[in-house]
Amino acid sequence: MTTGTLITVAPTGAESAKAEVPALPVTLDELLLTAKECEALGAAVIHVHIRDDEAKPTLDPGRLRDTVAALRENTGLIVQLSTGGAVTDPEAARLAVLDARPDMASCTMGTVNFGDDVFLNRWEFIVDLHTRMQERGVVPEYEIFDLGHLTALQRLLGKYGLPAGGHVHVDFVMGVPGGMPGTTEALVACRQAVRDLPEGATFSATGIGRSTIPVMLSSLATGGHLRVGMEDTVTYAKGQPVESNMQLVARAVAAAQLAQRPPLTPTEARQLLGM
Ligand code: KMH
Ligand code: ZN
Repeated sequence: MTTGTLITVAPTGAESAKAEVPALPVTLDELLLTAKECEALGAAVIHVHIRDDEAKPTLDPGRLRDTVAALRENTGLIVQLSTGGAVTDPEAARLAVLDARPDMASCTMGTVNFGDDVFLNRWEFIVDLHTRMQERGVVPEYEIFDLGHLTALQRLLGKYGLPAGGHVHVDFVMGVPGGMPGTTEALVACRQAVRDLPEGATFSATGIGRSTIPVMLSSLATGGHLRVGMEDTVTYAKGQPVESNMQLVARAVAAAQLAQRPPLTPTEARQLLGM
């Protein structure tokens, strides 16, 4: 059955510097304003990375708790915290993100070269994240940077069982230098592999940088959902910097409507995700 489109906004990330990208939301006030405006446009989920007072990425537990509370108070969005953090974050701090009790959290399904860095995700760490999310009732979004990460997910679910709520949702993060390319062919290969996951599994996709549009259109055409935001792209079109996260969400909404799969409300998204 074709459903509407789940739109996730990933407004900040851990990679871009505020000094180079002034439109990046880095304070709590900036994040809340972005969240409210993106929700009004059609986003249902917010994927959250936070920054410290110097606008540097942080996993500070108090700040994470305050951020979750403020997003819940000011929006109806599904709050998804990143457990990926920045490539330099230690595993213990990444696991402790779950103590902020978000609705959802990311769970990256394997190690990947990440530009000049390595985004390390050891098997034991993945198992720890998955089982702690089960215990706390946090719904995972499994982040897939390469085709083999879907095989790892099959193994994880086979050995350790379904996530909280019983629904499996994955996000293809495409076009990272070191991961799979942001092409229709790669997306179709991943989409085929989703069929080997438990029945009803859903996927979204995001393309980094110049792969943003091909990935968005390919995902919509193959029944997938969308993630957009300044975590993944800071260029709207060739030579044109992104003005705001809202500009990216508005484009995703227009594409979803063109595909006759209009955006899901947060309530509809909760149903889809088994929350
Ligand atoms: N910042 C990247 C190292 C996630 O949020 O779970 C990892 C990342 C994935 O963004
Ligand atoms: Zn992220």
